[in-house]
Amino acid sequence: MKKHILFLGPPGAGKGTQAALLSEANSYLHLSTGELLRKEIDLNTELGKQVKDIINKGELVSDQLVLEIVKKNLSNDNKGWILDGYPRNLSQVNSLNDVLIHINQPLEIIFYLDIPEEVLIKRLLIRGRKDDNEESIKTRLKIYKDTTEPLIEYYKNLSLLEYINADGDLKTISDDIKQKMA
Ligand code: B4P
Repeated sequence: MKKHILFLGPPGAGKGTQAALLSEANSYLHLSTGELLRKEIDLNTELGKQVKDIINKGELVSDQLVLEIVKKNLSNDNKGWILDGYPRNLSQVNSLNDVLIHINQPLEIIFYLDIPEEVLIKRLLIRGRKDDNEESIKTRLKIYKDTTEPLIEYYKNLSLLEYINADGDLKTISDDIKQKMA
């Protein structure tokens, strides 16, 4: 069973949803950088104040800042972990590689959730989070295409990538993921 997992895919593909299901089923740590940042905003911390506008506009917060969050939360005394929303660019990939070498826990599998753009735009507009408005979604999709999508090729070359059709019902998708975990 794989223990060190990463979910990759555009905003709205279901990364957070599937990562939560998988972490619950296996008692793994679910590390969502987006979720942790939103918590800081809700608590109105210094960090929250710093990132609020950036997130609401759909832009990425600084690499250094998310790296601190990841380092703080990714310890080596857990049963396993699932990264959701990190890394999002090649610089974050390099920082993550350093962290994982340090804790001696290399990535074992990457699930790439693939989905047509029109489906995910609909999903996000229905969800209606503060950053789920048309302007922000446009920015998030552009940033995804420009900076995150190249990671698919990177991880494919390391033979770590598993393709998941994310345009379906939750159960079909999570069954597919479970099967590929073995
Ligand atoms: P995230 O929280 O990662 O948000 P996201 O990319 O939009 O994905 P999300 O998790 O919300 O969507 P999901 O696919 O699960 O990031 C938010 C912001 O934080 C970023 O824009 C950025 O500013 C900042 N940030 C985070 N990480 C960063 C990093 N590494 N570097 C810099 N900045 C960073 O689900 C979407 C919706 O679809 C849900 O409502 C769900 O219920 C629904 N859904 C899921 N599966 C479904 C299915 N099968 N059928 C129907 N609906 C489904």
